[in-house]
Amino acid sequence: GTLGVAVIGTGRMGADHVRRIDTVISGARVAAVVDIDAERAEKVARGIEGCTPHTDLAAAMADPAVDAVLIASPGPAHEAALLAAFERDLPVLCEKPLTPDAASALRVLRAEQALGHRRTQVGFMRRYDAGYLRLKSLLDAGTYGRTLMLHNKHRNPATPPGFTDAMLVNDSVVHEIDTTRWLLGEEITAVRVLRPVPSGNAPDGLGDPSLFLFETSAGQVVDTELFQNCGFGYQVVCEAVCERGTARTGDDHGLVVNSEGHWGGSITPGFVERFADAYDRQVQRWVDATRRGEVEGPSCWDGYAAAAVCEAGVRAQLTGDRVAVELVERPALYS
Ligand code: ISE
Repeated sequence: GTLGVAVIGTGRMGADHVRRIDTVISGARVAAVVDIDAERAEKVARGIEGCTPHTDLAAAMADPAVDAVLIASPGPAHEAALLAAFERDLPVLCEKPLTPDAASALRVLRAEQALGHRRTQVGFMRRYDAGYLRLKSLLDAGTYGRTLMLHNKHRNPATPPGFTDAMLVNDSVVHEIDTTRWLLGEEITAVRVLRPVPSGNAPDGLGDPSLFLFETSAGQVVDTELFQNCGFGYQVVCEAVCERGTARTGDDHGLVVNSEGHWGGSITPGFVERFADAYDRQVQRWVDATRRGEVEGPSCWDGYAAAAVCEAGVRAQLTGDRVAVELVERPALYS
């Protein structure tokens, strides 16, 4: 039957997922929404038939109309929501990051492991983006030889209020951490961060832009320019450097106009628009797999590994040192 989903958190991403499940995704409906802000939950629920607003997570999960959970609350609230879902053995799609540090991510992984089966898909949606998927098949095919380096650019027009240096890592660079691990099929073993003079457009105290360097278990090197207050739009670019060629995804391919001595096109305003297809595909794949009783996509292992790299990244940000990443042994459940 139709999958009844409880969406936890009705902020920017949560509200967008509610709209998506309601109008784009087949085989699922929004059965409940949860937000600590009762008014916000009610407002979101109002437009959707059979959707109950809640302020309490456990009450929503106990609702017999709820078959699965989509977690879109802020990162620090994920652990409690995941553990509550595991207690009821409910399937979960958890927005990134799984959790903001390695210890809590490992607690989540161990709790899922204790269930004896995977329940979680982590919302690393770039794995569902058409451009990244093409790049991944190209690199996997080895047409241009081995991949030696990745150059990433990750630019947002502006940070939301309250954004911290640690969030630059946990909420933003976490995407490059995951795409690096996924595209190269290797773990990240060390992180360094270079911090140029902050932009005058960055909020006071935020070290923006910054440059991240990753080393992988196969000896590849990956750089990421993170610029979260670039002002002009949203850009995510990944260029792979292989032995006999390079491949790049993420240049905007909208309309290019020539006029009055200028040529150019438009830039996507934000990640909701840039990754709309990827979000749609991610949620549809989650719903389809869940209805078959299966789990696919980025796992708690991927969420944990990313959290461990983030933690090293936050330390590298503070110290300026090269920080090595330590992972526990990979459990068979995630092999
Ligand atoms: C945001 O939370 C995201 O996940 C976006 O994809 C990312 O580009 C942005 O920097 C984050 O704040």
